[in-house]
Amino acid sequence: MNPVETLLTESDNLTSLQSYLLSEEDKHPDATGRFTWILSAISLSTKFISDKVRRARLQDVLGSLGSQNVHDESQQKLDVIADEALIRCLRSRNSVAIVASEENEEPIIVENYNQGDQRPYVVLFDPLDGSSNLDTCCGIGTIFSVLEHDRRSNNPKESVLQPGYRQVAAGYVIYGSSTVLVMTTGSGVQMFVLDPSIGAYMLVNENVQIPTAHKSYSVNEAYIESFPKSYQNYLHYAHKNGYSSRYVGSMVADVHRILVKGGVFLYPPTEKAPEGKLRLLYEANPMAMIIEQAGGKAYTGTQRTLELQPTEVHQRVSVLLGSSDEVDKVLSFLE
Ligand code: P6P
Repeated sequence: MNPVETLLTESDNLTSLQSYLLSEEDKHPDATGRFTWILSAISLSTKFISDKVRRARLQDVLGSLGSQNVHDESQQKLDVIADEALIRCLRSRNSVAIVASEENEEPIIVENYNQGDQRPYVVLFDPLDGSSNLDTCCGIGTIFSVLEHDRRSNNPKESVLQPGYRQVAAGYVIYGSSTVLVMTTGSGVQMFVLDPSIGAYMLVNENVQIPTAHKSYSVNEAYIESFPKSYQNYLHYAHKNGYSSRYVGSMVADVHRILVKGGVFLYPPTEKAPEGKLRLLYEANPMAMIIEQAGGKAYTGTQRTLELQPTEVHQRVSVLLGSSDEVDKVLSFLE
């Protein structure tokens, strides 16, 4: 009998996030499926968020709530909607002990400590990073980080204060011209695109590699006068050596461009933010894991980001990440 001629073409991609996660789970005989459940909760909630973002002008979800978040920043309606969607989806999983979010001052304890509940994971996220750009249709995103729950402390909230190298998964979803989920579980970086016609994230790259070099930097040069002199010297070098400059002002959009095309992203210390502006636990660390797993480098300036021991949930840090050669070039000015 002749083999059935397939009518499917190569471009008919049939590997979804769900089938990818299940196939990865099969590779670990001792896997319980609880880790997979967390990533599927992130998948479900970010699909919901993507739908809200894409219909923002058609539904009354644009604009600010008139309230401030824990950082005294104006809270956008969609910030709160995204935060609640992620918390609701993650709380429904029996593997999440603690949730920490940019929108909540204190970490949320999900585990029932009185019943001796042994939930193994902590999930941290920025539910809608760059949301101030919503009105202008720039790329914004959700950034997430997953840790194993550390029970050594009597205070469960201290479990979120683990250095970035202890992350078991990290990633982001960018709500841009398409909705793209980029993640790592420590074995390379995978990229998925949301296919709205079937409502599934479809695998488009199983091993994302950041270009080792690309003469492009991403920084808010409006603050150049308040950067440390060493950063100013690097920028003067870049101006004279054929570098291009690209800056959206939305970390997920800027880092995603760097991951795909190469280059270097910087948020140096400034007079206004002497420690840096971006948050260590749910912005710098997850992005650092992604960039390193894709072959790049990520520093707080002088220290590898993933080695920094956190002291506070909403701790800020300066960020330098991207192509290894470009990060090395910046470091050569900082030393
Ligand atoms: P600036 C967005 O508000 C954000 O937190 C990041 O997404 C972005 O990289 C940064 O702030 C932009 O900050 O000071 O350049 O507007």
